[in-house]
Amino acid sequence: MKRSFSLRPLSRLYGHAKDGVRLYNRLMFLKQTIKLVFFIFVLGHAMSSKAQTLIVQKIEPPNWWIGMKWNRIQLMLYGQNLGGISVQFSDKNLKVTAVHTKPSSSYAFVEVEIPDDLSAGRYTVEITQGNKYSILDYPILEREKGSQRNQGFSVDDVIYLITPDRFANGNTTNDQVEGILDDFDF
Ligand SMILES: [Ca+2]
Repeated sequence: MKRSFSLRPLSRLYGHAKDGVRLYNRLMFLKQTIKLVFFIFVLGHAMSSKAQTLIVQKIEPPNWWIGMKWNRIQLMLYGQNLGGISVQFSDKNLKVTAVHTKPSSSYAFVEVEIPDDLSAGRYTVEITQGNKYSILDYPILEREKGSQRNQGFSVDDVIYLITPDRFANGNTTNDQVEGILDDFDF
């Protein structure tokens, strides 16, 4: 049961009703002030702890593959408060060789060495910064059969088509063509 704090009976002790009411009002004001100060303190604390939370929202590339020609990759982490983090994989076969952090603390770049004999699976990345801690999954997948034959996009795949959409009519004598009703005024 919630008891409400009432000071009305104190007016009797004071003998004078006005004094009691004044004291009651003063104490109520004090109570409200304490409540307000407490609320501001809680809000401020919540905001400051939110500002300090280590958050990883995105990791690029989102996965890698085993048996690739390149076994050194750079992962880009995007999130909040990533300044000064240290990164490691719980599986020690995956070696983090360097971590580059930026003053903005929204990005961090992590260099990873993937051994040739690693098996495909979901690996755990541990990110720490002081007493803050975040973990995320990083999948390293099996390569698709025949994927070595795939070729990337090259200049052979590109055709340039440049078409200006305006022409100056340099020669007005050729605007009419016999047998064609249209006027070629360009
Ligand atoms: Ca013309």
